[in-house]
Amino acid sequence: MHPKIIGAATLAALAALPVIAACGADIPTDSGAVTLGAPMNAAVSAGMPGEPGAASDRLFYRVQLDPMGDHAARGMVFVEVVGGYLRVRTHGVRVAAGERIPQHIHRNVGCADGGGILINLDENLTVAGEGPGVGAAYPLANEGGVLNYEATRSLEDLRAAVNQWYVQTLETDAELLDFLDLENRNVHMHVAFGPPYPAVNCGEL
Ligand SMILES: [Cu+2]
Repeated sequence: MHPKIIGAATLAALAALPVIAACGADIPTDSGAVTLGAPMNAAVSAGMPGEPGAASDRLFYRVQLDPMGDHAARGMVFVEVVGGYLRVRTHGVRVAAGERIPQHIHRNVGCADGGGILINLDENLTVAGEGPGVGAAYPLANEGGVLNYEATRSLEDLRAAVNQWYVQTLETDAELLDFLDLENRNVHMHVAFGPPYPAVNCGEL
């Protein structure tokens, strides 16, 4: 199964993010090539995430996380932008039982070379530098190695963080979404101990 895009993002040239140290050595994987639909312009409507809205007002990405290296961890990621909010939900299985699992949206296209952290999938959806890449803010896997996570952040708040930590001058939600360029990133979870915290699964946004 391939990641899918429902709705679409404005496609921007790859944002020139500062190179931020990855949280670990990302092991190349063989998760397969993904073909994405043609992007369209999208606006953001009023209302909290999860409320119904016109399809054209919503960005929604569903990403399957496939195991990397010798790991057996799998997962799903749902990334949603609607109503002026970014919401990310993840579900992981066969990750380190009873541990806080680092997970992030990374900068590069594809999983072969994940690149630095773009957004920490921690309790506040922080950007690199704003919050640590590992630690107590990350979701706790249960004793069965199952992780469930959901976090929401307003685009306004996220834009302020991006402007501060990535030294940008973004003035609108549209500029922020262009900068984030979510459909050209990758997502993965990591081992709970490190460094180097290698990735245990990965999917292409
Ligand atoms: Cu990571």
